[in-house]
Amino acid sequence: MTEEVQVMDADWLEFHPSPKKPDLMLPNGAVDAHCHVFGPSPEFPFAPERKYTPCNAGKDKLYALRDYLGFERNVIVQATCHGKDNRAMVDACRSAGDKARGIASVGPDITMAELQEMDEAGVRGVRFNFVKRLVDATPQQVFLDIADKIKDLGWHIVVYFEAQDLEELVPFLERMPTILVVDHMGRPDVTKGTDHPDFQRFIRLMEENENIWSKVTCPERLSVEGPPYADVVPYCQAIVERFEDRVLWGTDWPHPNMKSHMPDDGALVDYIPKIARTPEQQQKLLVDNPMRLYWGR
Ligand code: 0GY
Repeated sequence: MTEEVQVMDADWLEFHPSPKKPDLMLPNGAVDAHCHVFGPSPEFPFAPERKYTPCNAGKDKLYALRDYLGFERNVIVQATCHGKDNRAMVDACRSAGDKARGIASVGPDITMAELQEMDEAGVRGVRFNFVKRLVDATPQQVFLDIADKIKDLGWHIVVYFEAQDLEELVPFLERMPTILVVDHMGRPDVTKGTDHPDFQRFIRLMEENENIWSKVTCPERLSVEGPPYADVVPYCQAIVERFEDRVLWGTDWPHPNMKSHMPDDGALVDYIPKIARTPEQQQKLLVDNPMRLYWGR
């Protein structure tokens, strides 16, 4: 049987070939808590139901970047181009020793034995995705049933949605029985200002639910101005300053679906002191919080 050649989309932007060395000296044990692996295909083929076909970006490249930037560990989030086939992510976790954890994407038919096998490889949670351009809609009851299955393993839930969908999602999010980590601050529209009701709704959600955490990630995705992403700084600062014990940071390498430009991962690291302005906040954001959540057993 011949393997299908999965050619990346014509408008796909590949990750930065030569990021700068960060000026920021990361604290010992820093965790890149949001990144992905893509393939490499054909060893780990992309899923038939995918909405995009990326370049290959496998574990070797991810771990080379980890070492180059000065991180110690990674949290690898299952990317939608792999659907519910978690093999590339699980393989990457296994080959990192204790230096990587994973977040899986699973369906309602997942068995406890399969979850346990992933747990042994380092998986510590599942991702529920509500972003319409990335996935077909999943009924909320399916997510609730999955949440019920994974909670006894001590796993948590990562959720990806866009700001305009938050109001409708609040009752669902408040039913989650585990820690709930929101990707990219719930994708605020940064042209609206931090006082806008949409962003204030997100702040209120975190204030009222102590199990809800946020990744202060992806300025390159949220920015309208482009590098150095000054328009996103107030949003990240607002979250870090209020919730310093419930924030995570990651590169988002290899930056799926970036169309305007490809960020320099070293420059992204140098963005951290703008959003976590004290060494204490940086220590929590980069080390203490992810270590507690992902390596805490
Ligand atoms: C991200 C953001 C995106 C994509 C994915 O799994 C994915 O395909 O997460 C996006 O396109 O906004 O977190 O990398």
